[in-house]
Amino acid sequence: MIISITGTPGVGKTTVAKLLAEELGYEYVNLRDFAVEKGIGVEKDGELEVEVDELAYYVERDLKGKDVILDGHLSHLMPADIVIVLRAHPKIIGERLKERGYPEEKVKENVEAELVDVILVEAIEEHENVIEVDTTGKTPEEVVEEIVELLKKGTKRRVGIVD
Ligand code: DAT
Repeated sequence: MIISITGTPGVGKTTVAKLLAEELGYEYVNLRDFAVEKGIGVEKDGELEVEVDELAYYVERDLKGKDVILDGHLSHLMPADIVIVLRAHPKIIGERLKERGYPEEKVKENVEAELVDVILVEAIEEHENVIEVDTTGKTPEEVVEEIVELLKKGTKRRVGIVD
């Protein structure tokens, strides 16, 4: 089973994904490293620009059928069985990205993306099995515990937009 851990940069994906993989005995795969390993994508201003469909092709080919935790902010666009969208208060995202040395424009862009649920919306457009987990005020261990509990419940919780 492929479980994607997605969310705005700085939300805690890598931290949570590694812990969750350990807890479940799954293989941890960082999507960026995976793309580099497969020789796809182009380096641009220190970022790796990849063709989403090409990346999805390799995920399907090489990871389908394995028990994998897929870490990356594009992981909800991959052929996953379950997508976990991590959330945090936009202020926290801003602080973490500033600390990470992101330029102001990039910090602002990501804070706004978190504010207007960009990744959640994309995830529910792509997948039926989406779990949204708010990490605000929780330790990574508490977040993992919450995810494990939700997975045990066999969550088939569909998230919809009410307007
Ligand atoms: P991402 O992979 O989404 O970019 P990360 O796992 O690298 O995020 O985490 C960014 C920073 O935030 C890192 O210094 C660890 C910290 N962090 C992550 N999850 C946290 C949590 N639940 N509570 C406090 N700090 C957290």
